[in-house]
Amino acid sequence: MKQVKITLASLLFVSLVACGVAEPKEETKTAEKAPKQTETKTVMAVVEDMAIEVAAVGETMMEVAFEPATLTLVEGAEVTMTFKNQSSAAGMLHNFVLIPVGIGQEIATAGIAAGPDANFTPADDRIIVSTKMTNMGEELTVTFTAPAAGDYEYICTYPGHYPVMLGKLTVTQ
Ligand SMILES: [Cu+2]
Repeated sequence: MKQVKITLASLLFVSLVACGVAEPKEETKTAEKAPKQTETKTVMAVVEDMAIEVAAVGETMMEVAFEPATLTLVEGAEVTMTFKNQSSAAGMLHNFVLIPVGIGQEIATAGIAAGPDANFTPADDRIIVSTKMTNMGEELTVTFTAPAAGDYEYICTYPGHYPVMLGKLTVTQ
């Protein structure tokens, strides 16, 4: 019995020591957190939020185009895009659909099947951002996060506008 008591006493002692040690550890943890927060702030400062303007222009099916036809964004940036339909031909509708390179025809074809109520835009997880169809003179704003570094395309899915209406987006790190 004595031996057991000693063991219990030892355990208590160890526990007390452990508790005593725990406090400085917490302090150390707090000290470690401070530099980490600074690192996060540094990263956020590099990836600045961006505001861009994209216009849809052209009065005939062969002239329709995005201006600008090329864009560059930084990965992870919060992008506020103003999209303007500057066409002045009645019924010249345009949208902006951002997709990875190589699936434009597939998305455009699926968009025609989706129909006008879906803004000629299919439900597809690969679409990074899409706007509704805009009529001539209409302007709207959308926000999205710039995707992983790589090459992308922005297309208009109004029937017949792809592949004439096609822009190239480069996302850098
Ligand atoms: Cu269009």
